[in-house]
Amino acid sequence: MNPVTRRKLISGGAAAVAGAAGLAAADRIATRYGLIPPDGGGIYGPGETLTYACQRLLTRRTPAREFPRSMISKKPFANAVAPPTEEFKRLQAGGFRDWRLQVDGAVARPTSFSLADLKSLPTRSQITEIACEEGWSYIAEWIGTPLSEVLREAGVLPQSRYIVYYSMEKDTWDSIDMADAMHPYTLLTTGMNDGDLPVPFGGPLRLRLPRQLGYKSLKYVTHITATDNIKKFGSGLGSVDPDYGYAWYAGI
Ligand SMILES: Nc1nc2c(c(=O)[nH]1)N[C@H]1C(S)=C(S)[C@@H](COP(=O)(O)O)O[C@H]1N2
Ligand SMILES: [Mo]
Repeated sequence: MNPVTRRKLISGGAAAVAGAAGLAAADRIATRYGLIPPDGGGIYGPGETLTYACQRLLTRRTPAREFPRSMISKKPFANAVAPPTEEFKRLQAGGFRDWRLQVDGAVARPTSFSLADLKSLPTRSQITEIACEEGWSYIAEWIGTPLSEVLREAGVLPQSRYIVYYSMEKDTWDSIDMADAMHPYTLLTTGMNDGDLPVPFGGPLRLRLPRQLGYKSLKYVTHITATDNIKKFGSGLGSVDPDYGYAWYAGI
């Protein structure tokens, strides 16, 4: 996109959403074009809607930033996670042979995938940065199957508006819209740098979403649900994050 069109879009998009026409008109436009995030109704609502709407108008199709191999971090930092559940320990002891990814909801063919199934689908490798909202980041190569491939296998239905993803970690789930779910950079990651994705980094399967902050890249993903109604999940804000003051949409 050339800078002029981009600038026009920024001012046009921002004006359409927040400008002189006022919030009521902005609300009508955002609703019409599906630009209101699930947490757009709360105290921080107008701000979240503005961020999300502008990003969606501008960056729906842009790639994530990629880096040369020489910039891969020598010592990537794995953030602390909750202790593994008994079920996780059992699966790990079995080399994750009994591990499954379940895909259901608004799909024509609810399916479960073993790691071997996932690895038999088309794969991609990307050298991207993961950035935590607390200020640190690292660069690594992530290898996996685009989420879009798995959704196509399961026959995702056209009425799907969000993909909800659950971690094996208790009460840990999140969701993304279809633009992010179908984006080629959104990877169900099984590999990192030179080997299988290590457990501290979310192995055996992590959803890597390099166009959003690190907290959207959930570790230990075992269940994916497509839905047309995000309000049915949890307190209706699209993830547990908004309950703790983190935006549902964390685009970078
Ligand atoms: N299951 C699970 N996934 C998670 C987290 C977590 O606590 N549990 N932390 C998130 C946060 S806040 C960040 S910044 C990244 C950190 O990724 P890293 O451990 O690879 O550095 O993982 C995200 N994914
Ligand atoms: Mo984080």
